Amino acid sequence: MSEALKKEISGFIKEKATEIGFSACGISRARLLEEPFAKLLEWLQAGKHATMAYLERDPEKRMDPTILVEGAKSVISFLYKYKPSQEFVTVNNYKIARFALGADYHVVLKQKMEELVAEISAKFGPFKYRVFTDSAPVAEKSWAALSGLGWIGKNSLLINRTLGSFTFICEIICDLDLIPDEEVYSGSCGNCTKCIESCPTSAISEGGKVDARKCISYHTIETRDAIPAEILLFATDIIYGCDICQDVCPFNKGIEYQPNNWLEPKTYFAEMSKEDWEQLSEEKFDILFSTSGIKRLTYAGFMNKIRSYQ
Ligand code: B12
Ligand code: SF4
Ligand code: SF4
Repeated sequence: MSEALKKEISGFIKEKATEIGFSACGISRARLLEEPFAKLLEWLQAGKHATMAYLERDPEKRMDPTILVEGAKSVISFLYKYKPSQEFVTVNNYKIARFALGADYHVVLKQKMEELVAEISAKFGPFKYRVFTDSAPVAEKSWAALSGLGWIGKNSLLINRTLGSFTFICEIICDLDLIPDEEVYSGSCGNCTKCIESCPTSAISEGGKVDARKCISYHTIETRDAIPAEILLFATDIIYGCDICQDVCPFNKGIEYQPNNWLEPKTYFAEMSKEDWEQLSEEKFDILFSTSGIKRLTYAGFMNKIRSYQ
């Protein structure tokens, strides 16, 4: 493929990504990520993944996109801002992290990437690809960082200077030979340590690693059990996910969030009282969460989180 054609396809992808609604798009060369691979193994060996056994399986797959898509040449990473434009008051009520208030991002973002693939193939012909978002072993933050989309902050999340960190990451791994954006991203957390100091359960280490065993997000999303007593002491009514280490981050201040149908909180979140949540029936759970990622927790799992506080 000529350099001119590579440039044309790469430019087309970025233009269409913006039209489809992605907040940012960057490209990197598909290859084994050696340094992040070593860091992942260290994290796993220390047991910081708690019971998330899927992270132990085939760690090399997570770090080498050519295992996931044969002949892969490029990883196209996308960011999608997800903080709702309108926040609702949660004083004296149970708390659910922002990313879970709208429709399930796994479903919506995959559709959007498929839409983009259809546009690319219509103009340049078919190619081999797979779309991912949190769904398979892909080191999403590392790929986004390598595509020039941000740096990995001390809270371990990808921070983009203009978009902050309330962004989903998703990617297309494909055999198109594109122009990579690889560059050293200039941002960094500097001397700030606000997230480390604010994490109620001290789950973040100085080196910016999160120990899932101590993380409220892990105990409310990844398990269906009651929240353990030692976590409950600090979780203050949190029943699904945790936003604390992002709320305190200076890079999340002053960012504009446009109304976005699929991300805006469903009205029932504002209408439900604490008592309503405690008395939620399975039938109502199925109706309320029919399009939400929360349904994966199952009714029993969700109620276990609420009952932990009673
Ligand atoms: C497992 C997981 C969790 C676990 C463990 C969290 C963790 N920090 O690892 C739990 C359940 C706790 C969790 C919680 C949350 N998660 Co989560 N999670 C994941 C998942 C599936 C894998 C992450 C992973 O690989 N961890 C392993 C450890 C070792 O990775 P790590 O600490 O980041 O270290 C690597 C990098 O930092 C890298 N690295 C460090 N510096 C540099 C520099 C460069 C240049 C490079 C290349 C690499 C690099 O090297 C390390 C080894 O790979 C990803 C999706 C995916 N497939 O990637 C989503 C993901 C990270 N989660 C996400 C979100 C939104 C959350 C929550 C905010 C949800 C919530 N509100 O409750 C919280 C935040 C908690 C936190 N502070 O991390 C988003 C983050 C988006 C973003 N902008 O960063 C992701 C990417 C999902 C998505 N597709 O959008 N999560
Ligand atoms: S998500 Fe909550 S518990 Fe987990 S590291 Fe961040 S502040 Fe700590
Ligand atoms: S709160 Fe400070 S240290 Fe933590 S991620 Fe944000 S800038 Fe980095």
